[in-house]
Amino acid sequence: MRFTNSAALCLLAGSLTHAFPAPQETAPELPLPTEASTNIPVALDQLDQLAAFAQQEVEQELEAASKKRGSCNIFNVAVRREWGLLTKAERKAYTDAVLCLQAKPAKWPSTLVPGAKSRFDDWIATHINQTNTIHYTGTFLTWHRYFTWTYEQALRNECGYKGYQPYWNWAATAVSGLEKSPIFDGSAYSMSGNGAKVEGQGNVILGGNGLPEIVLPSGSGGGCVTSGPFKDMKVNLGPVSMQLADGTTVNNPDQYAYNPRCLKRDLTDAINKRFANATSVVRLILENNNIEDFQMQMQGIPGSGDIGVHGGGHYSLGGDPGRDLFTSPGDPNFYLHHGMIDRVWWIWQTLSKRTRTSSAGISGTGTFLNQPPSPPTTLDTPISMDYAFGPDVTVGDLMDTTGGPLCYIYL
Ligand SMILES: *[C@@H]1O[C@H](CO)[C@@H](O)[C@H](O)[C@H]1NC(C)=O
Ligand SMILES: *[C@@H]1O[C@H](CO)[C@@H](O)[C@H](O)[C@H]1NC(C)=O
Ligand SMILES: [Cu+2]
Repeated sequence: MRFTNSAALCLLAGSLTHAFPAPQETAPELPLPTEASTNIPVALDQLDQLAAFAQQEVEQELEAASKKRGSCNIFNVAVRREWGLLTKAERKAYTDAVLCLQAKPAKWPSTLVPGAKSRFDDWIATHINQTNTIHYTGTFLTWHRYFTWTYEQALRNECGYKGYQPYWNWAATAVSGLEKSPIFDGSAYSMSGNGAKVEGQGNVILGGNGLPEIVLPSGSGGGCVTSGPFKDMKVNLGPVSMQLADGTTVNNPDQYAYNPRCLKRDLTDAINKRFANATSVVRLILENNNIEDFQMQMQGIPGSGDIGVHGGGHYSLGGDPGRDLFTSPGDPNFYLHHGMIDRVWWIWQTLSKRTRTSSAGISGTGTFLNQPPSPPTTLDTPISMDYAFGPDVTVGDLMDTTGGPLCYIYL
């Protein structure tokens, strides 16, 4: 299905009515940091300031837009919040909706993807299908923005969820520790906790192909998740390709096979602290003045020894399918991680919004590190969720979270 204009999506976005707090008359000018502090409490503060600046900028735009009927405005904008800032009832409503998607039948035909058993699996199948054209490409950020948005829409429209997509602030968990955070504390109001402890796990070694190795320590779990809403969850797809803590690598050419198993995690504070602390996030935002540098640093520049905040989040969650580039959306926490990825991009875009939401805010091609070489990504490059979600869009539709078919901000 292809919509030639964004009217249909606007209708969807328009239905996301949210009572937004009345705008303040005089918003104070905030002094913005210009350089990331290596002092973590200071860097946390800097991140808050940058986020507050983005909110203020976008709210002003939305206030002005409130006079135009039908546009994204201050009264209908969806607000995405950090997990820990949701009430317990809101958290439970979110995980209930995820369990609901997991109980509904898949739309990907079983002839194409035999392992897709549920609506939840539809997004995983779409991610597997396009893995090589959505990472280290010009579409990385827009594609994952749309992927997360369409999942949020399904939770709302197919499973009665009334809230919006929450996010995982890695800068905060780098301080609190993953298992002590409300996301991973294992309670009924968490995204489920760690995997059962597996003794004697070794390091995970990334790299090869002529690149220097990155040695990642194993975490405090490794086995099946034992607590919280997803303790009985079945992972149906994958793993397709991932490095294990015993130094071996999974490589499964049958990437759509049905392979039911438990959800495993290996929460690894050391990875969170090293690659996705407050300094890493603020540095990413402040030290990259063009999209090429920004998206490369976010994903980790191959050979640099740094896996970026994107890798930092994925690898600190760990486990199966969390560490599999192809099947990682099989851990429901994927969407909280990519909520934060999107939020950091949103903050960065807002610092120079006109440029960074235009074609100057796109860099890269349609293939992984341009291998094999392919044409550059443009505003007209199509993005499809295949069987997961209807309307195909273009990169241009997704550059601005409040200026096209999308209508949401981050608090
Ligand atoms: C992706 O899915 C389409 C069907 O929508 C199929 O034709 C194509 O072969 C799949 N690609 C891969 C890499 O699995
Ligand atoms: C925090 O992140 C920065 C930048 O990514 C990194 O250089 C530093 O080593 C990290 N801090 C710790 C304690 O690992
Ligand atoms: Cu991805």
